[in-house]
Amino acid sequence: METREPNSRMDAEKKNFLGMPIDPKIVVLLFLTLIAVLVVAVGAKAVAMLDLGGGGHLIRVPGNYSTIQAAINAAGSGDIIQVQPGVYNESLTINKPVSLVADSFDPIDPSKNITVIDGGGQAATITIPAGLPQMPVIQGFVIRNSTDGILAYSDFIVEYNFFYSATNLMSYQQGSGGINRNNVYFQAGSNAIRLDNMDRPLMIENNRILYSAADGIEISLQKATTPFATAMIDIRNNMIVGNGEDGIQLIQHPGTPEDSNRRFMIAGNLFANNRKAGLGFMPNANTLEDYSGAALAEAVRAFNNTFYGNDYSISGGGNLVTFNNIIANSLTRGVWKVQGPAGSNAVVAYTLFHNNSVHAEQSNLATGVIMDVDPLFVAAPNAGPDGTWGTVDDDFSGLVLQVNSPAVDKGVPQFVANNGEAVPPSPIVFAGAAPDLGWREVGAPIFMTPVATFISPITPPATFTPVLLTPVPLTPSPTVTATVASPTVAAASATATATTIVPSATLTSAPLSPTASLTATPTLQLAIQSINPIGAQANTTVIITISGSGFQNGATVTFEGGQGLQQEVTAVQVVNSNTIMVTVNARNDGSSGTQVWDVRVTNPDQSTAVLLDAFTVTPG
Ligand SMILES: [Ca+2]
Ligand SMILES: [Ca+2]
Ligand SMILES: [Ca+2]
Repeated sequence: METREPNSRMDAEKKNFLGMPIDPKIVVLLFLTLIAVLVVAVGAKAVAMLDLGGGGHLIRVPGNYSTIQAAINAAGSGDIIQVQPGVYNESLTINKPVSLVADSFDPIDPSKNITVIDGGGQAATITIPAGLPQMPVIQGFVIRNSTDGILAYSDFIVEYNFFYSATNLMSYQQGSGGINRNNVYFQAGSNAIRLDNMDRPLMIENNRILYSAADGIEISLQKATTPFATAMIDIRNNMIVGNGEDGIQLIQHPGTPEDSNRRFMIAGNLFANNRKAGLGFMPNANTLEDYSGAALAEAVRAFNNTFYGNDYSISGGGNLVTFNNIIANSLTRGVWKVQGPAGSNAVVAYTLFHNNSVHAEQSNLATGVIMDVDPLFVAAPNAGPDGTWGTVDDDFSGLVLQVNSPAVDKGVPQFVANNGEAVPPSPIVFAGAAPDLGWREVGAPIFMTPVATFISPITPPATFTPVLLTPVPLTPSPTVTATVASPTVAAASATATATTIVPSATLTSAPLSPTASLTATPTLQLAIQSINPIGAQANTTVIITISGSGFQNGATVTFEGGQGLQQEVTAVQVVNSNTIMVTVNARNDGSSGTQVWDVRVTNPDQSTAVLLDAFTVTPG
């Protein structure tokens, strides 16, 4: 990208300020001097960045900086970098918690986004290095042309992007996690989303994951670096379609402990037309599906999913609890080796089987299984408006239930596993008499409205004063229509940014659709089970993961019961009802020695829970 000329215009009228004629040579000299001043100023920050208050800035590319990386380099924590439409040939490193937002994007169909970051075949289009204290945000781009579209070693939020042309479109490495939602992943050279040695909570929701050469989501469960705190991975409300291997593949690695301390909730997803397994379990670090049907020890809870047209729907799972699912049109087998050792949790319950070559083999079938009944989908998949299969507009949205479907109200809000565990921890919220089987309650929208689950980004209100660039903030609507803001008018840039900075209070009042509330946790059962890490040295910044249940968007976290300097909470991120990430500047002036603090979570409805003596701060 070339540096844009400043917007100033020279008035070359040959009169001085008294209106008298002047020497043309002086005019030229003045002109050159002014140009020189402007050039110097552009080299710094000629066009003033918009002050967002509280120290945050809005930085425009190319208005303030000609490249995105230059803007990142100049930004401070909490700044918003707003990028105009165009193709940016850059390989970025986002090494600070900034919001990188496209000036305009299509929240309903990100494949229509018009702001492109092209990695030029480098190792990664975007790299997020280890150790970031808060989560950067990446919103509204096309991200392409690299080995890894995004290669991450820290937590971050990625939403409303279109990914294509990379070996792995998204690669989470140890140290990374966060939120991945409302993206479209298309035609990965290998896997769309790769989870490699994860040790952080991650939510993957509302994505369309299409036509990868290998897996939609490939998850390697390395043992050597088993996370100290249980890593919760939630995969929900995604369309996982047409991948060359598995929809989701979990891969055991040799070694001990057998259970790598990662937990998976796979709910509300559509697995369709994957060439091998919808959900496949592999042994011995084998990443190529061969229907080993491995009995993995990690707890995987898979409910309210629809499997349609996969070779196998489910292959393996030694600690796999499945219920409220529909398993249809499997080419070879519906479920295979969902059994585990004697007495294991592995089970298939409350599931409708239809039109599979073989419904179930070597699997623990339990109550609520319905065989050979047509679920009455609304419509078969079709090739979409372009009439061609294998493209991003292929339409699988008809794989939802007609009102008279025999799968309506045949599920359960909670299922108790062999070990006594209630799945999910808080009952499923449903419409009608009971939850339906499959990925959507009858009549529910395919996806939530784009902003219905919005979680306010990286920085707390104290340092991130919202500036509403539009007169009226976006409000969630159950019938959002696709809109792309004008790419040229500066004022239109408010569309993207307003999405970022709408106060969360506006959103938490939004009515939840049945879909949105599928796994939502109401006020019940607020509890803190654990935090990680359990201590820090004073004058360090630490991100604490709070695990528990019943956490609501907008929850606050406080530290109580210690003496001396208060702990400074700089950001609270409610990842989901079971996970909160809180960023804390640890404080202890040493006057009272090591201090032990209670950690309290308070929901917006004033329900509250405390974990006593949870966090220790040693003097710096
Ligand atoms: Ca694989
Ligand atoms: Ca098509
Ligand atoms: Ca129902």
